Amino acid sequence: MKPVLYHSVSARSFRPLWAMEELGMEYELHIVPFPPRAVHREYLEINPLGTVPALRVGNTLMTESAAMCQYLAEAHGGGSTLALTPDEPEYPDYLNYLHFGEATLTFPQTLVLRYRHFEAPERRSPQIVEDYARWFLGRLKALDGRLHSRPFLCGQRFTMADVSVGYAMLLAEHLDLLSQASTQIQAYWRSLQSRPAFQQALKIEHDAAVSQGVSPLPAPAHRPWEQHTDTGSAQ
Ligand SMILES: N[C@@H](CCC(=O)N[C@@H](CS)C(=O)NCC(=O)O)C(=O)O
Repeated sequence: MKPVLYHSVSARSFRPLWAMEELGMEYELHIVPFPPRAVHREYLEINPLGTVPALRVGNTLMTESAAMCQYLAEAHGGGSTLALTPDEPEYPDYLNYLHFGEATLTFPQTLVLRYRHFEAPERRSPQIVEDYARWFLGRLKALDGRLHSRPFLCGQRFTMADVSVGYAMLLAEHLDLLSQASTQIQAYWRSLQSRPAFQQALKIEHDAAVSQGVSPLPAPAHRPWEQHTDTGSAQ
């Protein structure tokens, strides 16, 4: 049975979308207007958390993007090299960077996004934006040493850890945070973007959004706070 992915344009659900393109696998894609809990309430029947991504696999619903990447590589990888295995020396690094991409690099950016764009104008906070932009840039430095002597984060090859961290780069670019990153990190990000599966995932995202009647622009560009200030803010 094909996995079913619920995705919003430029949201963390880009991770499993990109991952499935890297794996060349079949899946069903539903584009959900953002934030679904405010502008597409029927989505709560699929995922009561109201968050994207949601990935239906058989009778199970996954709601964590990094876990989805790990699951997809292991269960649908068919011998692909996108996951490290426990017998490889850098397996602990692999798991660490897989989760680092979400827990350490994406979390502070969601506060920048929220308090710069998604909150109603009177609740926006330049102080929070500045603090968490600095937090993100500080944590990003951890990658400098890592990428000094290698093109990818682990195992001398592209893996799901790069998908996880790569999404954090994509979000940082939308938030204009990457211009302050080192040249090494910027070169790493350019190499991730040049991957055919990354480009294909962007195209599929755009085409599916248009054909499903959803704006293909990232949420801040179509100003969602004007539609749902009564329902709390997304991140
Ligand atoms: N840790 C989760 C976070 C999921 C999440 O919060 N997604 C955001 C979009 S990137 C969302 O759906 N926000 C909508 C809301 O908070 O209502 C993951 O990695 O998938």
